[in-house]
This record gives sequence, C-alpha cells and structure tokens, in this order.
Amino acid sequence: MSISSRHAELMTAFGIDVRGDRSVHSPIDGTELARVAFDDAAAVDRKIGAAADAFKSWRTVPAPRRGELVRLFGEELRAGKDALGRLVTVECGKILEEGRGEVQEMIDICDFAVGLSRQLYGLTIASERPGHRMMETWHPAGPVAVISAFNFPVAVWAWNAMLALVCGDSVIWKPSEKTPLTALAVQALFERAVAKFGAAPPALSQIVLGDRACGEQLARDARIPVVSATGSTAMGRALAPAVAKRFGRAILELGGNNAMIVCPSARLDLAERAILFAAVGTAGQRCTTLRRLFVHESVAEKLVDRLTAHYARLAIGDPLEKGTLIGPLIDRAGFDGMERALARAAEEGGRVFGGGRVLADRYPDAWYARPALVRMPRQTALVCEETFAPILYVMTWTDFDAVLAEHNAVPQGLSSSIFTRDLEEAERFLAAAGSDCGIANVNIGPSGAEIGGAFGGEKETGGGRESGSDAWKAYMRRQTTTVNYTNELPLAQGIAFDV
Ligand code: UN1
Repeated sequence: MSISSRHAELMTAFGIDVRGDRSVHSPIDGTELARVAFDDAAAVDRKIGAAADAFKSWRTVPAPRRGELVRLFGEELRAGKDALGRLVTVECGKILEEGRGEVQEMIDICDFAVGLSRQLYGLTIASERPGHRMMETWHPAGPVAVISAFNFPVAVWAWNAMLALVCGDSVIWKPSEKTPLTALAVQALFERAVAKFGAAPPALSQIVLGDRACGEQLARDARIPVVSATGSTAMGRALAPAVAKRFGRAILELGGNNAMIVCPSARLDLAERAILFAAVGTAGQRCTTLRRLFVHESVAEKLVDRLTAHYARLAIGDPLEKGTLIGPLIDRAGFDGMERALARAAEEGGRVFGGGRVLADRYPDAWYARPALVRMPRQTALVCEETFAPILYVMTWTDFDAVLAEHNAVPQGLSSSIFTRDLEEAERFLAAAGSDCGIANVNIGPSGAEIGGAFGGEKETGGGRESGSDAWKAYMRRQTTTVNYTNELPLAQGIAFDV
C-alpha cells in the first residue's frame, strides 16, 4: 500500500484539497501525499489586503473576547491532537511521540494566550508636571506575517499566531514549502473554532503557500508591521533587510549551534539521557539540537563510551512505528549536508563514529541517516557552523574559563546547557560573563523548551523572542500618553514659553 492511500483519510479528515500542481512528499518513504497550489504574487497581495481589513475590526474586539477564540481553537487542538500529531509525523518525519508533543505545545500556548488576553498590561509612570498623569498602553500592531520552518511545522506558528490574535492582530502564515499540509490542517481546525466563535472577521488568519519569493513579498509589504521568521541564518540575512528597509519589525529565530558543558561533578546518567534526546531526537533537526559537547577530561572516556554504545543501537526507522526514536531527514539535501560535514570533520582531525545512510533498500526515496558522534581535537571552523542533521561534535576541556570562552566562540547564540553539581560553575554559566545564549539551562539539555519562557537567541540566531514571558509585546505597538487634568499648561523640563 502506498503511503498516500495510507494517509488519504488524514487529508479527508482535515478537508485538505489535494489537487494542486505542487507535489508534497512524505520524508518517511518519499511517496506523494498530496498536491497543493501555490499562491501567485497577486493572490498574496489580495490576502495581505484582506488581512489589513480583518485587522481593522479585530483590533476593536475586547482582548478577553479575542482570547475566547483562542480558547475554542485550543479545544479543537485537543480534540484533533492525535490526527494532527500523526500528520506532523507523516509530513515532516519526526516520531509520533514528538508529533503529538508538538501539538501539545500548541495547546499550551493557547492556554497561555487565553490568560494573557486578560492582561496585556501597560504602566502608569510618574509625571514631573503637577496634575498630569503619564501612562503606557499597548495597542494591536497590524497584520503579522509568520514564516515557519519544516522542523516545527505547526507549533512555531502557534507561538506567534496565538499571541498575535489575543493582541488584536490578524495573521498571515507562510509555512515551509516542505510542510504545507499540516498548515492546511491547522487552518481547518482554526476555521472550526471561528465557526463556533461566530463573529470573527473573515481572513483573520490566512495561509499563503509559496517559496522564497512569497516570503520576500511579505517582508517587503509595508502593510505588515511585524514579520516573524524561523529558519536558517541565510534566510534571515536575506529577509531582515527587506523588513528593515520599510521600517517593519522582524522577529527572527534563526540558526543555533547549541552546546553542553559537562563538569566533573555532573550526574553522568542524567547527562547521558539529556545528550541523547537533545542530539539525536528529531533526527538532529531542531534549532535547539545539541551540536557541541564539551566534556571535562576526567569524565570524557566514561561518558563517550556510554554514548557510543547508545549510538551503536539507536532505533532508526519509520517514525510512525512504536519504538522508533529517529525518523528520516527531511530530504536528500539534508542528508548530503550531513555527509559533507562528516567528510570535512575527518579532514579537520575528527574521529567519526556513525553517520551514513541506512534503510536505503527499504526506503529508496527517503533519507535515513545514522546519527554521528565525532571526537574533535578542538573547535574547528566546521564545528562553528550549524549543520541541520544529527551530528554531535565532542571536545574535552580542563579549564572552566577556557571552555566558557570556547562555548561562546561561535556565531550563533540560541540555547546552551551545563551539567554540574558545583554551585559556582552553575552560577558562573548563568552570569553576565557566562553563556551568551538566549537560553541557558542547568542539568537539563538545550532542547525541548516549555512555552512559558521567551524563546529565541542572540547573535546570528537573530535576537527575536517568541512564545512566553513578555514576548507578546513584539506583536503590539506601545503608546505613551500624558493627560493634563488641570487649568494650567506647565511644560516638561520647566521650559518657559510665554506667548
Ligand atoms: C525549533 O526547532 O524551531 O525548545 C523550535 C525546543 C522546542 C522548539 C524548537 N520547544 O526544542
């Protein structure tokens, strides 16, 4: 049975129109799942216009009422968790457990956003003028574009869109061209919530399907004040100037090159589990994937031996099958990138364990790779690059200051972690001169963040923050107001201006 007929009922369940001209393939076995139609530039333009219209009425709906729509959507997600989680697995190849986890992440951000819809706090500020009140109010910003990547095809949209919706913004979503079906399924669930809600403006949240040109069109369009983009650093480098040129706001979540420092006092059993989940989970295709491991010399042999034993028997295979821990890479380009990196690692003095294609007989049109563990003599130029594949570079250290410097000596700054039971080491890692990343964890790995915290990172990761904490502020415009309730008109700074 071909996978397309195996999963036809998923397409039907979400009412996905499969009759376009662009093929969508499952990375599980390469067969065609559906065909979708891309939006041309004129269609994208019309959708932006519709989003601008939707914004005009949505911004006047009280925020707690906007939260009610998000609450209803959260209920649709709960009801559809299994089916959507399965579609995530089928379309992007992550294991079912993680596909369902991704939908859970959407549900979590819905709950967060519902609570937020009764907050969106401003400030009152002391005025220097008598009889004056100063305050700060957060207003809806406008249509928000969300450009998302294949590896988290639905959750990352939800982090952005749920905040944007309660903030009073409309949303235009350009999913990765590799994963349009999950986006269409989410849209179907969203429309069910809209139908129950009753009074949402049409085009409140829309999808545009397209490639790079479509993303660039969104970036250029001044009707979209906020563009949130997740993907490679190269993508961000191309997109951000287009947004900046028209003074839009870009929220960027780009490459990561996340590390872990393992100290002599670390609980190695916990470190081992954290390393495995973070390095080989999602087949190394998370922006938070662990890519650099710095192990103290005194525990290096022991830990690396244990890891090597695990790497030798990792369950690689069909991500829909129970027991599989590592599914396929998204496509051939992903696999080729991994091969190239491993060849270079060997040239730069690395000892490579693992790597290479597996299951090619069973899945000639899919790209399963054995995760690789690479002992590097030092942090070479290659190690400073992000290769979006399951490659873990292992290096040893003896001096804490030196390893901290090495840790920070890469262009990316997303996530980081330390395993230690030494309070000083932990605190130094978290201090101003410690990890320079947006996320810094102690005794857990760098991936698998909860939605309650702000998510994002520094340097080439792009500086954006999404999801929890006060990330919502990026989806609103700030207004400072001073009100005079007297019969005088004193000027600030005591300026006399008598006319
Ligand atoms: C991503 O890979 O783009 O922290 C997002 C994590 C997930 C999100 C990853 N919650 O690993």
